[in-house]
Amino acid sequence: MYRTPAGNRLHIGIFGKRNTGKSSLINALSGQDAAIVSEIAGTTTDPVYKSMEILPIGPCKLIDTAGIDDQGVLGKERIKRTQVVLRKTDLGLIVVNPDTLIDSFENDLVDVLQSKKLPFLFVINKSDLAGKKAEDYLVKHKLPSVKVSSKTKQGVEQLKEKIMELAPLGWSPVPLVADLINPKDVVVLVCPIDNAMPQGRLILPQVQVLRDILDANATAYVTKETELLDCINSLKKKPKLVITDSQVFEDVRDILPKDIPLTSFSTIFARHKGDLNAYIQSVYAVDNLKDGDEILIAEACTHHVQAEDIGRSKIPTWLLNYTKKDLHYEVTAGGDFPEQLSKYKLIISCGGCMVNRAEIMHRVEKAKAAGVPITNYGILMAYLSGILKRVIEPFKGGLVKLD
Ligand SMILES: Nc1nc2c(ncn2[C@@H]2O[C@H](COP(=O)(O)OP(=O)(O)O)[C@@H](O)[C@H]2O)c(=O)[nH]1
Ligand code: SF4
Ligand SMILES: [Mg+2]
Repeated sequence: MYRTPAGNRLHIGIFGKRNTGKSSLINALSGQDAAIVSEIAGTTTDPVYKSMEILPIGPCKLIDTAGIDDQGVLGKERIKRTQVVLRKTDLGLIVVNPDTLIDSFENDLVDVLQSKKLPFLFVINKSDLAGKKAEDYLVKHKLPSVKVSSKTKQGVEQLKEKIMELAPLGWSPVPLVADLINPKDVVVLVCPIDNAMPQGRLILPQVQVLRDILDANATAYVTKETELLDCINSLKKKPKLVITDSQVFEDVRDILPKDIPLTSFSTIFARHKGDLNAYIQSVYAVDNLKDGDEILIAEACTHHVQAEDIGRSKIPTWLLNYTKKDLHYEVTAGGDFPEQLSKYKLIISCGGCMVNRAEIMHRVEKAKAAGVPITNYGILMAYLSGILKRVIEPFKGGLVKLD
């Protein structure tokens, strides 16, 4: 089966007081007994992440936030733990019961979800039981809700529909290339085969872009840079777009007629996973760097560090060659992104292949709030090698407007 990378799943945070039926709701949504349901309050104490296919929504990750309920931890600590979960959340469900007295617990959640501009929905679970307290409160305060019984499964389909309505706001709202091409268009992918390529297959970003082209009812041709000219000459139709690996950008640019739009995989993913506008505007900060300036390299996962690691080795070398300045680097990995950003002159985010868009956008928002420029690996590489203008040109007609 084709495995959807964790980063492309819709992350649904499920919040609510103890025993309201968070775990039961996860089971009802997935149609499996995946979560632990307990007669005793509070079986699970840490957020539990469960990846599953919820039809017809698609691949999801459900976050069972047991342990940050009303009795698990109090006040500030609860808000802090909630914030950590919210970094990974695309959409929040707040579970209550028909007779729940909605109080500051739920209202604090609404405040924090709203402040993060995350879509949310109250789920009045156990609708097979009597009570109207929760419903009256939610109607009075104009808060969106849906009634569900995880026990009888009544309302589960309506809940899924609501989730789909809400999801696009925060869930990879940016396609890979589908918005840049039309049905019947021809797109050429240039995939060099070097020692860094895995044996016997293409890499995931290439496969994902291929799939996106097929979903858009266009046609994809895949070639190496050495066969690119033959490929182009054999086509009866001018390609709508050529997408290349950045490593062979210069060869491809020299081979390709000027009137054929050209971009790179890393630019496509910079937009899909982050804020392309912010990355482009910020990248010019490299021209103002001075000796002793601090730079933050923000990696989103704790991957295995290789000798030629892009963040730890290649980027510092390229920046030294370009700026000729003595720059100081700090590298963070995984969930720990510094609270204080003001000392950095530039933040360089990784491509974020292992995390969802919400997590990368959380960093972008924090950097913007601190007034620190933030760019990413792909856009920095494109700028330093003088190809930025050409690779961003095809995106000007896309769903996300470039300033
Ligand atoms: N009657 C009824 N009971 C439910 C429903 N959903 C959950 N429960 C029960 O409520 C209790 C707590 O459920 P659980 O999912 O463990 O709640 P959590 O601690 O919030 O995750 C269990 O006894 C469930 O069987 C429902 O829709 N109707
Ligand atoms: S690009 Fe970011 S998320 Fe992907 S492997 Fe590297 S550090 Fe991890
Ligand atoms: Mg539970």
